[in-house]
Amino acid sequence: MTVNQASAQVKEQGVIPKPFKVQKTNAVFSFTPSTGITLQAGIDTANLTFFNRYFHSLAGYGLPIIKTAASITLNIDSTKVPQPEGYILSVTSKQVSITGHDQAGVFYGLQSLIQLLHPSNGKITVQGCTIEDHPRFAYRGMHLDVSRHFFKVDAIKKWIDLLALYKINTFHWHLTDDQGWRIEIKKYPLLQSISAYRDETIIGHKKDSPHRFDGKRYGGYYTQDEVKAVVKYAMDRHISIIPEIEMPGHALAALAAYPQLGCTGGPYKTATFWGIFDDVYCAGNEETFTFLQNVLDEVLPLFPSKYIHIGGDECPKTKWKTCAKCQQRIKDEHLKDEHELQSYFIGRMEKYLNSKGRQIIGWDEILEGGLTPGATVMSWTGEEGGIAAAKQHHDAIMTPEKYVYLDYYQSLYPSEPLAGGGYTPLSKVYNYEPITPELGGDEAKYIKGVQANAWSEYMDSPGVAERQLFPRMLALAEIAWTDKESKDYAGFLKRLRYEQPLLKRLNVNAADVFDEITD
Ligand code: TNX
Repeated sequence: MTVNQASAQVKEQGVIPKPFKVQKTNAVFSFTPSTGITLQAGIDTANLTFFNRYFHSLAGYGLPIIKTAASITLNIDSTKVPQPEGYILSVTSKQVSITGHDQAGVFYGLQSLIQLLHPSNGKITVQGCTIEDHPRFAYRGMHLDVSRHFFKVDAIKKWIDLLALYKINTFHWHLTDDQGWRIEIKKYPLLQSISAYRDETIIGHKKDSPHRFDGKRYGGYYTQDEVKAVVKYAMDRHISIIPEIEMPGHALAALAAYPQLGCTGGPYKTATFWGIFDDVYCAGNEETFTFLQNVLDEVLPLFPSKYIHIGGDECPKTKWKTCAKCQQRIKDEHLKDEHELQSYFIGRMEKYLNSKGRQIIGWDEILEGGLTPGATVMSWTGEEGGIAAAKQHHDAIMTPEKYVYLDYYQSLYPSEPLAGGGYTPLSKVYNYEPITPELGGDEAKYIKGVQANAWSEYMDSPGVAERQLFPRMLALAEIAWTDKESKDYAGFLKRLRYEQPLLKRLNVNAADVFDEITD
Protein backbone atom coordinates (compact mmCIF):
# COMPACT_ATOMS: atom_id res chain seq x y z
CA MET A 1 0.00 0.00 0.00
CA THR A 2 1.38 3.45 -0.87
CA VAL A 3 1.42 6.26 1.68
CA ASN A 4 -1.35 8.01 -0.24
CA GLN A 5 -3.55 4.94 -0.29
CA ALA A 6 -2.93 4.46 3.41
CA SER A 7 -3.94 8.02 4.28
CA ALA A 8 -6.99 7.79 2.02
CA GLN A 9 -7.99 4.65 3.88
CA VAL A 10 -7.69 6.36 7.27
CA LYS A 11 -9.92 9.16 6.06
CA GLU A 12 -12.55 6.78 4.71
CA GLN A 13 -12.47 4.46 7.67
CA GLY A 14 -15.78 4.75 9.42
CA VAL A 15 -17.87 3.27 12.16
CA ILE A 16 -20.65 0.72 11.77
CA PRO A 17 -23.36 1.34 12.87
CA LYS A 18 -23.10 4.90 11.59
CA PRO A 19 -22.85 7.34 14.51
CA PHE A 20 -25.25 10.17 15.13
CA LYS A 21 -22.67 12.84 14.31
CA VAL A 22 -19.07 12.62 13.07
CA GLN A 23 -16.62 15.43 12.49
CA LYS A 24 -13.21 14.51 11.14
CA THR A 25 -10.07 16.62 11.44
CA ASN A 26 -6.61 16.37 9.93
CA ALA A 27 -4.98 15.55 13.27
CA VAL A 28 -3.58 12.06 13.79
CA PHE A 29 -3.12 10.30 17.12
CA SER A 30 -0.30 7.74 17.22
CA PHE A 31 -0.13 4.90 19.74
CA THR A 32 3.17 3.89 21.31
CA PRO A 33 3.98 1.26 23.94
CA SER A 34 3.96 4.03 26.54
CA THR A 35 0.42 5.20 25.70
CA GLY A 36 -1.60 4.69 28.86
CA ILE A 37 -5.29 4.65 29.73
CA THR A 38 -6.82 6.46 32.68
CA LEU A 39 -10.23 5.41 33.91
CA GLN A 40 -12.42 7.68 36.00
CA ALA A 41 -13.21 6.05 39.34
CA GLY A 42 -16.10 3.62 39.03
CA ILE A 43 -15.54 2.66 35.41
CA ASP A 44 -15.53 -1.08 35.14
CA THR A 45 -12.27 -2.41 33.68
CA ALA A 46 -14.32 -5.19 32.02
CA ASN A 47 -15.25 -2.51 29.48
CA LEU A 48 -11.67 -2.60 28.34
CA THR A 49 -11.17 -6.34 28.03
CA PHE A 50 -12.09 -6.80 24.40
CA PHE A 51 -10.45 -3.54 23.34
CA ASN A 52 -7.19 -4.50 25.07
CA ARG A 53 -7.19 -8.00 23.66
CA TYR A 54 -7.76 -6.72 20.17
CA PHE A 55 -5.26 -3.89 20.50
CA HIS A 56 -2.61 -6.32 21.71
CA SER A 57 -3.16 -8.66 18.80
CA LEU A 58 -2.81 -5.73 16.43
CA ALA A 59 0.13 -3.90 18.02
CA GLY A 60 2.03 -6.65 19.78
CA TYR A 61 1.92 -4.58 22.99
CA GLY A 62 -0.81 -3.69 25.48
CA LEU A 63 -1.91 -0.32 26.82
CA PRO A 64 -1.31 -0.01 30.56
CA ILE A 65 -3.98 1.37 32.87
CA ILE A 66 -2.39 4.23 34.80
CA LYS A 67 -3.61 6.49 37.61
CA THR A 68 -2.30 9.85 36.42
CA ALA A 69 -3.89 11.55 33.43
CA ALA A 70 -2.84 9.52 30.40
CA SER A 71 -3.33 10.23 26.75
CA ILE A 72 -6.41 8.00 26.66
CA THR A 73 -9.09 8.89 29.18
CA LEU A 74 -12.42 7.24 29.90
CA ASN A 75 -15.13 9.14 31.77
CA ILE A 76 -18.80 8.96 32.61
CA ASP A 77 -20.84 12.15 32.48
CA SER A 78 -24.57 11.93 31.94
CA THR A 79 -24.94 15.71 31.72
CA LYS A 80 -22.56 15.94 28.80
CA VAL A 81 -24.08 12.86 27.20
CA PRO A 82 -27.77 12.79 28.12
CA GLN A 83 -28.82 9.71 26.10
CA PRO A 84 -28.51 6.24 27.66
CA GLU A 85 -25.77 4.14 26.03
CA GLY A 86 -24.48 7.28 24.29
CA TYR A 87 -20.90 8.54 24.18
CA ILE A 88 -18.63 11.24 22.84
CA LEU A 89 -15.34 10.12 21.37
CA SER A 90 -12.81 12.82 20.70
CA VAL A 91 -9.44 12.26 19.08
CA THR A 92 -6.78 14.95 18.78
CA SER A 93 -3.10 14.54 18.03
CA LYS A 94 -2.39 14.33 21.79
CA GLN A 95 -5.46 12.81 23.32
CA VAL A 96 -8.18 10.21 22.91
CA SER A 97 -11.08 10.79 25.25
CA ILE A 98 -14.28 8.85 25.63
CA THR A 99 -17.15 10.20 27.72
CA GLY A 100 -20.06 7.85 28.17
CA HIS A 101 -23.52 8.47 29.53
CA ASP A 102 -23.04 5.24 31.45
CA GLN A 103 -20.77 2.19 31.47
CA ALA A 104 -22.38 0.99 28.23
CA GLY A 105 -21.64 4.36 26.61
CA VAL A 106 -17.96 4.11 27.54
CA PHE A 107 -17.94 0.57 26.18
CA TYR A 108 -19.53 1.65 22.89
CA GLY A 109 -17.04 4.50 22.54
CA LEU A 110 -14.29 1.89 22.76
CA GLN A 111 -15.99 -0.28 20.13
CA SER A 112 -16.01 2.71 17.78
CA LEU A 113 -12.35 3.34 18.56
CA ILE A 114 -11.54 -0.27 17.61
CA GLN A 115 -13.05 0.32 14.21
CA LEU A 116 -11.04 3.49 13.77
CA LEU A 117 -7.64 2.00 14.64
CA HIS A 118 -5.46 2.08 11.60
CA PRO A 119 -2.45 -0.23 11.47
CA SER A 120 0.14 0.64 8.86
CA ASN A 121 3.90 0.00 8.64
CA GLY A 122 4.07 -1.28 12.21
CA LYS A 123 2.36 1.81 13.61
CA ILE A 124 -1.17 2.27 14.85
CA THR A 125 -2.91 5.58 14.37
CA VAL A 126 -6.37 7.06 14.59
CA GLN A 127 -7.52 10.01 12.56
CA GLY A 128 -8.67 13.07 14.52
CA CYS A 129 -12.41 13.28 15.04
CA THR A 130 -15.29 14.10 17.33
CA ILE A 131 -18.08 11.56 17.38
CA GLU A 132 -21.33 12.19 19.23
CA ASP A 133 -23.37 9.05 19.30
CA HIS A 134 -26.35 7.27 20.83
CA PRO A 135 -28.76 4.53 19.73
CA ARG A 136 -32.11 4.88 18.02
CA PHE A 137 -33.64 1.76 19.64
CA ALA A 138 -33.17 0.44 23.16
CA TYR A 139 -33.60 -3.16 21.95
CA ARG A 140 -31.03 -4.20 19.39
CA GLY A 141 -31.19 -7.93 19.02
CA MET A 142 -29.59 -10.88 17.31
CA HIS A 143 -30.94 -14.39 17.61
CA LEU A 144 -29.12 -17.67 17.20
CA ASP A 145 -30.70 -21.10 16.93
CA VAL A 146 -28.42 -23.66 18.58
CA SER A 147 -30.94 -26.50 18.36
CA ARG A 148 -30.87 -27.33 14.67
CA HIS A 149 -27.09 -27.12 14.91
CA PHE A 150 -25.12 -26.89 18.09
CA PHE A 151 -22.42 -24.27 18.57
CA LYS A 152 -19.87 -24.76 21.32
CA VAL A 153 -19.18 -22.20 24.05
CA ASP A 154 -16.07 -20.82 22.34
CA ALA A 155 -18.06 -20.08 19.20
CA ILE A 156 -20.76 -18.41 21.28
CA LYS A 157 -18.18 -16.19 23.00
CA LYS A 158 -16.68 -15.14 19.68
CA TRP A 159 -20.22 -14.40 18.51
CA ILE A 160 -20.87 -12.25 21.59
CA ASP A 161 -17.69 -10.22 20.97
CA LEU A 162 -18.94 -9.52 17.45
CA LEU A 163 -22.41 -8.51 18.61
CA ALA A 164 -20.81 -6.10 21.07
CA LEU A 165 -18.48 -4.64 18.46
CA TYR A 166 -21.53 -3.62 16.45
CA LYS A 167 -23.43 -2.34 19.52
CA ILE A 168 -26.07 -5.05 19.57
CA ASN A 169 -27.23 -5.34 23.17
CA THR A 170 -29.50 -8.39 23.18
CA PHE A 171 -28.70 -11.98 22.33
CA HIS A 172 -31.79 -14.15 21.88
CA TRP A 173 -30.53 -17.69 22.52
CA HIS A 174 -32.90 -20.22 20.95
CA LEU A 175 -32.11 -23.16 23.21
CA THR A 176 -34.81 -25.74 22.58
CA ASP A 177 -36.57 -27.08 19.51
CA ASP A 178 -37.69 -30.33 17.87
CA GLN A 179 -34.15 -31.24 16.84
CA GLY A 180 -32.39 -30.79 20.17
CA TRP A 181 -32.63 -29.51 23.75
CA ARG A 182 -29.46 -27.60 24.55
CA ILE A 183 -29.57 -26.50 28.19
CA GLU A 184 -28.84 -28.69 31.19
CA ILE A 185 -31.83 -29.11 33.51
CA LYS A 186 -30.71 -31.08 36.55
CA LYS A 187 -34.17 -32.21 37.58
CA TYR A 188 -34.73 -33.87 34.20
CA PRO A 189 -31.57 -35.83 33.30
CA LEU A 190 -33.17 -37.40 30.23
CA LEU A 191 -33.15 -33.95 28.62
CA GLN A 192 -29.37 -34.36 28.61
CA SER A 193 -29.13 -38.02 27.62
CA ILE A 194 -32.01 -38.17 25.13
CA SER A 195 -33.31 -34.73 24.11
CA ALA A 196 -29.89 -33.20 23.49
CA TYR A 197 -29.19 -35.75 20.75
CA ARG A 198 -30.71 -37.01 17.55
CA ASP A 199 -30.01 -40.30 15.83
CA GLU A 200 -28.68 -38.87 12.62
CA THR A 201 -26.35 -36.16 11.47
CA ILE A 202 -27.74 -34.36 8.50
CA ILE A 203 -25.15 -34.11 5.79
CA GLY A 204 -25.47 -33.46 2.12
CA HIS A 205 -26.30 -29.80 2.48
CA LYS A 206 -26.75 -29.62 -1.21
CA LYS A 207 -29.65 -28.11 -3.02
CA ASP A 208 -30.49 -31.40 -4.70
CA SER A 209 -30.55 -33.49 -1.53
CA PRO A 210 -30.89 -31.45 1.62
CA HIS A 211 -31.75 -34.42 3.80
CA ARG A 212 -29.08 -37.05 3.59
CA PHE A 213 -28.03 -38.70 6.82
CA ASP A 214 -24.80 -40.30 7.83
CA GLY A 215 -26.21 -42.42 10.63
CA LYS A 216 -24.12 -40.73 13.33
CA ARG A 217 -25.66 -39.45 16.55
CA TYR A 218 -25.58 -35.64 16.64
CA GLY A 219 -26.01 -33.20 19.47
CA GLY A 220 -24.72 -31.57 22.63
CA TYR A 221 -25.83 -29.19 25.32
CA TYR A 222 -24.54 -26.43 27.58
CA THR A 223 -24.01 -27.26 31.24
CA GLN A 224 -25.42 -24.75 33.70
CA ASP A 225 -21.87 -23.70 34.58
CA GLU A 226 -21.18 -22.98 30.92
CA VAL A 227 -24.40 -20.99 30.63
CA LYS A 228 -23.45 -18.92 33.69
CA ALA A 229 -20.03 -18.19 32.19
CA VAL A 230 -21.57 -17.14 28.87
CA VAL A 231 -24.12 -14.87 30.58
CA LYS A 232 -21.33 -13.19 32.56
CA TYR A 233 -19.19 -12.85 29.43
CA ALA A 234 -22.11 -11.18 27.68
CA MET A 235 -22.91 -8.88 30.63
CA ASP A 236 -19.31 -7.65 30.63
CA ARG A 237 -20.01 -6.60 27.05
CA HIS A 238 -23.36 -4.97 27.87
CA ILE A 239 -25.35 -7.73 26.25
CA SER A 240 -28.40 -9.20 27.88
CA ILE A 241 -29.13 -12.80 26.95
CA ILE A 242 -32.76 -13.77 26.54
CA PRO A 243 -33.18 -17.52 26.68
CA GLU A 244 -35.93 -19.13 24.65
CA ILE A 245 -37.63 -22.25 25.93
CA GLU A 246 -40.13 -23.18 23.20
CA MET A 247 -43.71 -24.09 24.04
CA PRO A 248 -46.28 -25.44 23.25
CA GLY A 249 -44.88 -26.41 19.82
CA HIS A 250 -41.37 -27.27 18.61
CA ALA A 251 -41.19 -29.65 21.56
CA LEU A 252 -40.37 -33.01 20.02
CA ALA A 253 -36.92 -33.34 21.60
CA ALA A 254 -38.43 -32.91 25.09
CA LEU A 255 -41.25 -35.34 24.30
CA ALA A 256 -38.70 -37.95 23.18
CA ALA A 257 -37.43 -38.03 26.77
CA TYR A 258 -40.73 -37.47 28.58
CA PRO A 259 -43.46 -38.92 26.29
CA GLN A 260 -46.15 -38.50 28.94
CA LEU A 261 -46.05 -34.74 28.14
CA GLY A 262 -47.47 -35.33 24.62
CA CYS A 263 -51.14 -35.96 23.81
CA THR A 264 -50.65 -39.53 22.54
CA GLY A 265 -47.98 -40.64 25.01
CA GLY A 266 -45.52 -41.43 22.26
CA PRO A 267 -43.09 -42.96 21.64
CA TYR A 268 -41.40 -39.92 20.11
CA LYS A 269 -37.95 -39.28 18.71
CA THR A 270 -35.86 -36.13 18.57
CA ALA A 271 -36.45 -34.87 15.04
CA THR A 272 -33.72 -35.60 12.53
CA PHE A 273 -34.98 -33.23 9.86
CA TRP A 274 -36.51 -29.76 9.66
CA GLY A 275 -40.10 -28.60 9.68
CA ILE A 276 -43.14 -28.31 11.90
CA PHE A 277 -44.28 -31.36 13.83
CA ASP A 278 -47.77 -32.23 15.00
CA ASP A 279 -46.70 -33.63 18.36
CA VAL A 280 -46.57 -30.77 20.85
CA TYR A 281 -46.95 -30.42 24.63
CA CYS A 282 -50.36 -31.61 25.82
CA ALA A 283 -52.29 -28.60 27.07
CA GLY A 284 -54.73 -30.78 29.01
CA ASN A 285 -52.10 -32.48 31.12
CA GLU A 286 -51.13 -30.82 34.42
CA GLU A 287 -47.78 -32.55 34.28
CA THR A 288 -46.86 -30.44 31.23
CA PHE A 289 -47.16 -27.28 33.31
CA THR A 290 -45.31 -28.78 36.26
CA PHE A 291 -42.51 -29.83 33.92
CA LEU A 292 -42.21 -26.44 32.26
CA GLN A 293 -42.34 -24.58 35.58
CA ASN A 294 -39.62 -26.83 36.98
CA VAL A 295 -37.54 -26.22 33.87
CA LEU A 296 -38.00 -22.46 34.24
CA ASP A 297 -37.09 -22.68 37.93
CA GLU A 298 -33.64 -23.80 36.81
CA VAL A 299 -33.43 -21.45 33.84
CA LEU A 300 -34.32 -18.21 35.67
CA PRO A 301 -31.39 -18.11 38.11
CA LEU A 302 -29.01 -18.47 35.15
CA PHE A 303 -30.42 -15.52 33.21
CA PRO A 304 -30.96 -12.18 34.97
CA SER A 305 -32.76 -10.81 31.86
CA LYS A 306 -36.05 -8.97 32.28
CA TYR A 307 -37.50 -11.11 29.48
CA ILE A 308 -37.92 -14.83 29.01
CA HIS A 309 -38.91 -15.99 25.53
CA ILE A 310 -41.42 -18.81 25.55
CA GLY A 311 -41.78 -19.37 21.81
CA GLY A 312 -45.42 -19.85 20.91
CA ASP A 313 -44.83 -20.15 17.15
CA GLU A 314 -45.94 -22.81 14.72
CA CYS A 315 -47.97 -24.95 17.10
CA PRO A 316 -50.23 -27.28 15.10
CA LYS A 317 -53.51 -27.95 16.89
CA THR A 318 -53.99 -31.39 15.26
CA LYS A 319 -53.28 -33.48 18.35
CA TRP A 320 -55.16 -31.17 20.72
CA LYS A 321 -58.28 -31.64 18.56
CA THR A 322 -58.45 -35.37 19.25
CA CYS A 323 -57.00 -35.37 22.77
CA ALA A 324 -59.59 -36.04 25.48
CA LYS A 325 -57.61 -34.10 28.10
CA CYS A 326 -57.22 -31.05 25.86
CA GLN A 327 -60.92 -31.11 25.00
CA GLN A 328 -61.75 -31.38 28.70
CA ARG A 329 -59.55 -28.37 29.40
CA ILE A 330 -61.36 -26.38 26.70
CA LYS A 331 -64.67 -27.18 28.41
CA ASP A 332 -63.47 -26.55 31.97
CA GLU A 333 -61.90 -23.22 31.09
CA HIS A 334 -64.86 -22.17 28.88
CA LEU A 335 -62.60 -21.73 25.87
CA LYS A 336 -63.90 -21.41 22.35
CA ASP A 337 -61.37 -23.55 20.52
CA GLU A 338 -57.79 -24.79 20.31
CA HIS A 339 -56.54 -21.26 19.54
CA GLU A 340 -57.88 -20.08 22.85
CA LEU A 341 -56.31 -23.16 24.38
CA GLN A 342 -52.93 -21.92 23.11
CA SER A 343 -53.66 -18.53 24.64
CA TYR A 344 -54.59 -20.28 27.91
CA PHE A 345 -51.28 -22.17 27.79
CA ILE A 346 -49.23 -19.04 27.21
CA GLY A 347 -51.25 -17.10 29.79
CA ARG A 348 -50.58 -19.71 32.44
CA MET A 349 -46.87 -19.67 31.78
CA GLU A 350 -46.89 -15.88 31.69
CA LYS A 351 -48.52 -15.75 35.12
CA TYR A 352 -45.88 -18.08 36.45
CA LEU A 353 -43.05 -16.02 35.02
CA ASN A 354 -44.63 -12.77 36.22
CA SER A 355 -44.82 -14.23 39.71
CA LYS A 356 -41.02 -14.62 39.47
CA GLY A 357 -40.59 -11.02 38.35
CA ARG A 358 -40.07 -11.71 34.64
CA GLN A 359 -41.90 -10.70 31.47
CA ILE A 360 -42.59 -12.91 28.51
CA ILE A 361 -41.78 -12.47 24.88
CA GLY A 362 -43.46 -14.72 22.33
CA TRP A 363 -43.51 -15.06 18.55
CA ASP A 364 -46.48 -13.31 16.94
CA GLU A 365 -48.68 -16.42 17.06
CA ILE A 366 -49.23 -15.57 20.73
CA LEU A 367 -51.74 -13.05 19.39
CA GLU A 368 -53.94 -16.03 18.43
CA GLY A 369 -56.83 -16.44 20.80
CA GLY A 370 -56.00 -13.16 22.56
CA LEU A 371 -52.80 -11.60 23.86
CA THR A 372 -51.98 -12.31 27.50
CA PRO A 373 -51.68 -9.17 29.66
CA GLY A 374 -47.98 -8.20 29.76
CA ALA A 375 -46.71 -10.04 26.72
CA THR A 376 -44.19 -8.56 24.30
CA VAL A 377 -44.69 -9.71 20.72
CA MET A 378 -41.83 -10.65 18.47
CA SER A 379 -43.21 -10.06 15.00
CA TRP A 380 -41.71 -12.57 12.58
CA THR A 381 -44.35 -13.71 10.08
CA GLY A 382 -44.65 -10.12 8.93
CA GLU A 383 -44.96 -6.71 10.50
CA GLU A 384 -48.69 -7.14 11.18
CA GLY A 385 -48.15 -8.90 14.53
CA GLY A 386 -46.00 -6.06 15.81
CA ILE A 387 -48.42 -3.45 14.53
CA ALA A 388 -51.38 -5.24 16.13
CA ALA A 389 -49.48 -5.51 19.43
CA ALA A 390 -48.51 -1.82 19.41
CA LYS A 391 -52.11 -0.84 18.65
CA GLN A 392 -53.13 -2.84 21.72
CA HIS A 393 -50.40 -0.98 23.67
CA HIS A 394 -48.20 -4.02 24.01
CA ASP A 395 -44.47 -3.81 23.40
CA ALA A 396 -43.24 -5.34 20.19
CA ILE A 397 -39.94 -6.22 18.58
CA MET A 398 -39.80 -6.27 14.83
CA THR A 399 -38.11 -9.22 13.20
CA PRO A 400 -40.05 -9.82 9.98
CA GLU A 401 -38.71 -12.80 8.03
CA LYS A 402 -39.08 -11.00 4.73
CA TYR A 403 -36.37 -8.49 5.69
CA VAL A 404 -34.24 -9.72 8.57
CA TYR A 405 -34.03 -13.50 8.37
CA LEU A 406 -30.35 -14.10 7.89
CA ASP A 407 -30.80 -17.82 7.27
CA TYR A 408 -32.26 -16.87 3.89
CA TYR A 409 -30.27 -16.46 0.69
CA GLN A 410 -28.05 -13.39 0.51
CA SER A 411 -27.27 -13.72 -3.17
CA LEU A 412 -28.70 -15.45 -6.16
CA TYR A 413 -25.35 -16.73 -7.40
CA PRO A 414 -25.70 -20.43 -8.29
CA SER A 415 -22.63 -21.04 -6.13
CA GLU A 416 -24.38 -19.68 -3.01
CA PRO A 417 -24.50 -22.46 -0.39
CA LEU A 418 -27.87 -23.96 0.54
CA ALA A 419 -29.89 -21.56 2.72
CA GLY A 420 -33.43 -21.06 3.98
CA GLY A 421 -36.21 -20.47 1.46
CA GLY A 422 -36.32 -16.66 1.27
CA TYR A 423 -34.09 -13.97 -0.23
CA THR A 424 -32.77 -11.23 2.03
CA PRO A 425 -29.76 -9.59 0.36
CA LEU A 426 -27.74 -6.97 2.18
CA SER A 427 -29.65 -4.04 0.66
CA LYS A 428 -33.01 -5.47 1.69
CA VAL A 429 -31.87 -5.93 5.28
CA TYR A 430 -30.32 -2.46 5.33
CA ASN A 431 -33.39 -0.70 3.99
CA TYR A 432 -35.81 -2.27 6.43
CA GLU A 433 -37.63 0.37 8.51
CA PRO A 434 -39.16 -0.97 11.76
CA ILE A 435 -41.60 1.88 12.36
CA THR A 436 -44.33 1.39 9.77
CA PRO A 437 -46.59 4.27 8.68
CA GLU A 438 -49.63 2.48 10.17
CA LEU A 439 -48.38 3.39 13.63
CA GLY A 440 -49.44 6.74 14.99
CA GLY A 441 -46.91 8.69 17.08
CA ASP A 442 -48.13 7.31 20.36
CA GLU A 443 -48.20 3.75 19.07
CA ALA A 444 -44.71 3.84 17.60
CA LYS A 445 -43.19 3.98 21.07
CA TYR A 446 -44.30 0.38 21.66
CA ILE A 447 -41.87 -0.79 19.00
CA LYS A 448 -38.93 -1.37 21.29
CA GLY A 449 -36.55 -2.32 18.58
CA VAL A 450 -35.47 -4.71 15.95
CA GLN A 451 -33.80 -8.09 15.73
CA ALA A 452 -32.42 -10.36 13.03
CA ASN A 453 -32.82 -14.10 13.31
CA ALA A 454 -30.35 -16.82 12.51
CA TRP A 455 -32.03 -20.20 12.21
CA SER A 456 -29.40 -22.84 11.85
CA GLU A 457 -30.94 -25.56 9.70
CA TYR A 458 -28.30 -24.93 7.05
CA MET A 459 -25.54 -23.57 9.26
CA ASP A 460 -23.74 -26.64 10.49
CA SER A 461 -20.53 -25.02 11.75
CA PRO A 462 -19.44 -21.60 13.04
CA GLY A 463 -17.63 -20.91 9.77
CA VAL A 464 -20.73 -21.56 7.70
CA ALA A 465 -22.80 -19.47 10.12
CA GLU A 466 -20.37 -16.55 9.88
CA ARG A 467 -20.50 -16.58 6.11
CA GLN A 468 -24.27 -16.53 6.30
CA LEU A 469 -24.50 -13.78 8.98
CA PHE A 470 -21.72 -11.43 7.90
CA PRO A 471 -21.94 -8.85 6.54
CA ARG A 472 -25.74 -8.77 6.86
CA MET A 473 -25.58 -8.54 10.65
CA LEU A 474 -23.84 -5.19 10.25
CA ALA A 475 -26.83 -3.93 8.26
CA LEU A 476 -29.07 -5.03 11.11
CA ALA A 477 -26.85 -3.17 13.57
CA GLU A 478 -27.29 -0.01 11.56
CA ILE A 479 -31.10 -0.35 11.42
CA ALA A 480 -31.13 -0.76 15.17
CA TRP A 481 -28.68 1.98 16.14
CA THR A 482 -28.62 4.67 13.48
CA ASP A 483 -31.24 7.37 13.11
CA LYS A 484 -33.57 6.82 10.19
CA GLU A 485 -32.52 10.15 8.61
CA SER A 486 -28.80 9.34 8.78
CA LYS A 487 -29.02 5.97 7.11
CA ASP A 488 -27.47 5.82 3.68
CA TYR A 489 -26.84 2.57 1.86
CA ALA A 490 -24.10 3.81 -0.47
CA GLY A 491 -22.16 5.17 2.51
CA PHE A 492 -22.73 1.93 4.40
CA LEU A 493 -21.21 -0.09 1.55
CA LYS A 494 -18.14 2.13 1.61
CA ARG A 495 -17.72 1.78 5.34
CA LEU A 496 -18.24 -1.95 4.95
CA ARG A 497 -15.35 -2.15 2.54
CA TYR A 498 -13.06 -0.53 5.12
CA GLU A 499 -14.46 -2.87 7.74
CA GLN A 500 -13.34 -5.96 5.84
CA PRO A 501 -9.72 -5.94 7.09
CA LEU A 502 -11.00 -5.75 10.69
CA LEU A 503 -13.36 -8.68 10.13
CA LYS A 504 -10.49 -10.62 8.62
CA ARG A 505 -8.23 -9.90 11.57
CA LEU A 506 -10.99 -11.06 13.88
CA ASN A 507 -11.12 -14.28 11.88
CA VAL A 508 -14.65 -13.76 10.73
CA ASN A 509 -15.57 -15.74 7.66
CA ALA A 510 -17.64 -12.96 6.09
CA ALA A 511 -19.25 -13.50 2.72
CA ASP A 512 -17.95 -11.37 -0.11
CA VAL A 513 -21.36 -10.90 -1.62
CA PHE A 514 -20.63 -7.32 -2.43
CA ASP A 515 -22.03 -7.34 -5.93
CA GLU A 516 -24.01 -4.26 -5.09
CA ILE A 517 -20.81 -2.27 -4.46
CA THR A 518 -20.37 -0.36 -7.63
CA ASP A 519 -17.52 2.06 -7.03
C1 TNX B 1 -39.77 -20.47 11.11
S1 TNX B 1 -39.42 -18.00 12.80
C2 TNX B 1 -39.49 -20.82 12.42
C3 TNX B 1 -38.29 -21.63 12.71
C4 TNX B 1 -37.55 -22.02 11.45
C5 TNX B 1 -37.52 -20.84 10.50
C6 TNX B 1 -36.73 -21.07 9.25
C7 TNX B 1 -40.09 -18.97 13.77
C8 TNX B 1 -40.64 -18.38 14.96
N1 TNX B 1 -40.16 -20.29 13.49
O1 TNX B 1 -38.65 -22.75 13.47
O2 TNX B 1 -36.26 -22.40 11.81
O3 TNX B 1 -38.85 -20.52 10.13
O4 TNX B 1 -36.52 -19.85 8.56
